[in-house]
Amino acid sequence: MAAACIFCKIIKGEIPSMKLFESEKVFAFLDINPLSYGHALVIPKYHGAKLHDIPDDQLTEILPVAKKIAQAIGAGDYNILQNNGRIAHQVVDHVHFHMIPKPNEQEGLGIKWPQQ
Ligand code: IU
Repeated sequence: MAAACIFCKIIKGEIPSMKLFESEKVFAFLDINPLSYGHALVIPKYHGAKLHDIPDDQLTEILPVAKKIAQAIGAGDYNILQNNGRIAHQVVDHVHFHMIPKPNEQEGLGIKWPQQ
């Protein structure tokens, strides 16, 4: 944990979030500025800025959790995205994986949550 890290504060509950999942190693919550309805972030609890800062054993649950969230909300098409460094558009220096549902023309957002 890093005292000044905003995602560490979210994990500790010092900053509120729309939590979707939590286990010993992983925390998942809704992105505060979603690119689409249901945009979620799945993060290791272990603090590290870039992917290579995180031990392998802290990463094993990430994709299974992202997959479960996508399935649970009924996202048919979606992107999994993880940025490393400013040039790669990383803004928050705590590793995070985006799960971004993609709308489709037939089913709108294609997810089951109520509209805002
Ligand atoms: P990036 O991969 O570092 O560019 O993405 C950071 C994401 O974190 C971005 O989508 C923000 O909307 C999101 N976020 C958040 O959900 N809650 C916060 O308190 C902050 C950023 I700061």
